[in-house]
Amino acid sequence: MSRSTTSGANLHYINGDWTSGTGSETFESESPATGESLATFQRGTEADVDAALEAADEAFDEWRDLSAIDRAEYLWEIYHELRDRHEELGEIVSKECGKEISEGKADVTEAWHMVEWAAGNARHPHGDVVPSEIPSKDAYMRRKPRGVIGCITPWNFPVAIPFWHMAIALVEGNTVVWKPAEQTPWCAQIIAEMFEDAGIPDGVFNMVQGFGDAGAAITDDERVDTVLFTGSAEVGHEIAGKVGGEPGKLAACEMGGKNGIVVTEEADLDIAVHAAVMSSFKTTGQRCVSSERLIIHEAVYDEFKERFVDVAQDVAIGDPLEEETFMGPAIEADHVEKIRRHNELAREEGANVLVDRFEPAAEEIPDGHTEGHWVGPFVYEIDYEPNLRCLREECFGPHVALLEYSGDIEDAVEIHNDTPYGLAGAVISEDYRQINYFRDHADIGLAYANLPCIGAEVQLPFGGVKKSGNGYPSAREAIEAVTERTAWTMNNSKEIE
Ligand code: TXE
Repeated sequence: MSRSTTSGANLHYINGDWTSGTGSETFESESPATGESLATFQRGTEADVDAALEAADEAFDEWRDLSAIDRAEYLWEIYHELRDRHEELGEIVSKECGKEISEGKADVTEAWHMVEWAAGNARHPHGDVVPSEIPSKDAYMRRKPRGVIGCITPWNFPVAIPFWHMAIALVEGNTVVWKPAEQTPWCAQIIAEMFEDAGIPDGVFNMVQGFGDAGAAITDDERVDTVLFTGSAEVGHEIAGKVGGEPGKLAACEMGGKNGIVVTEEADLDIAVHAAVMSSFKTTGQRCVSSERLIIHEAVYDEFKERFVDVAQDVAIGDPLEEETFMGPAIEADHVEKIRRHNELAREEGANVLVDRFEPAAEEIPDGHTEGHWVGPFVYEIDYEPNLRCLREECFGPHVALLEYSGDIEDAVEIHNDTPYGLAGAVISEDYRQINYFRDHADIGLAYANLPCIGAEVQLPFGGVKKSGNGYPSAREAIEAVTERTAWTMNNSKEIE
């Protein structure tokens, strides 16, 4: 079966077939580093989503009746494909999303970790045996699949996040309709190829390329039992309201943050500087867990500032395919504008700018890459006040504020918690009391100590509180969003109670 049209546009994967669907429009995957077109894709329509949902709905009964161990066999095939195609897919991530190459490959590694966890889960204890008030009764909690799961994913982890959503959904016996991000359709194409090559039964996995309208066609459809979404707060809140408000439906959404790192007077500053640099600038600040606020005790403020600023002046911007590059480009031109607006907002609100590499110097831009979406670190200090927008709104770029605090860890955590978001944060300290206070009082879903606030292992839940999320559309806790619980009670005696 051909995976592209004769004119070269890549197709959707619906009900076990590659199809151009009903739409006549196509769109391009563009390299953020060069601006050139990498490949062309069919743009999905409502009718294409409808066909994918119908296929998923029909495939559900047979798929759910397989044992979880048999379902996991398909995932193990994909696990091996991810490993076999690691280099190739890692490079595609790097080309299409602009991450430097080691991060591109790490995105693929994280995907196979997720698949390994989900497929391995098929052989783990599942549900709970619960004591009954009556000795002759057995009582237990069983899980069963919810049905059709709609997965809507962003561009910043174009391989790992789709597997966070889909791997556990499939092993648990659900079928899937996936709408990948419009910025990274090439990665999605390869993932769909892997499902086909693994021989997944028709209709169990479906992928419709396209934009937000295709995503909305998934969330609006009554056949969808759960929506798993990772992306912007605006869209996530809309989906959570719309889908979560309907009886019998679930939406688990993860939506970024305004993350902070607290550096106390007891911090090891080598660790602190490393953690802040990695968290603020890796992936060009375009991680949901990237930190945009560094909250530093006055006793170590000057030394930390000097060391952090030195590194921020120095980090290598460059071609994402080159090993020595630290930061690649931003994803697209609109995003560069968004970062510019945030930098300007900080100035308007009184920032003292310490590093401004927003427009990298001409010699920093690799040869032949002038059309790329280049940005660099923007570092500022500002007196903390509760209502500053630059400290509350997510930029999603290499934009970071230094805030000086005095007093104890309680004061730092109060500043740390003063944002509408609650995804991730870190404390850097050698004092276990300060660390434990942060763990227990920081309003976040992912807390780190003496580590960069940068990612998470798949066997942990991943998600936030407040404006950052309403559930855990990934990793361990996604099981809650893709299964129903049945309280099962069975009478083992002839007596009727
Ligand atoms: O997200 P969108 P974008 C944040 C970050 C970034 C901003 C915008 O601040 O600057 O979001 O990024 C689909 N119904 N994060 O524009 O629009 C869309 O097609 C259903 C944080 O990429 O939310 C894509 O597949 N679906 C984040 C997915 O939603 C819709 C990672 C995400 O797109 C839709 C990325 C609709 N109405 C960005 N509109 C993180 N948590 O890591 C769009 N989509």
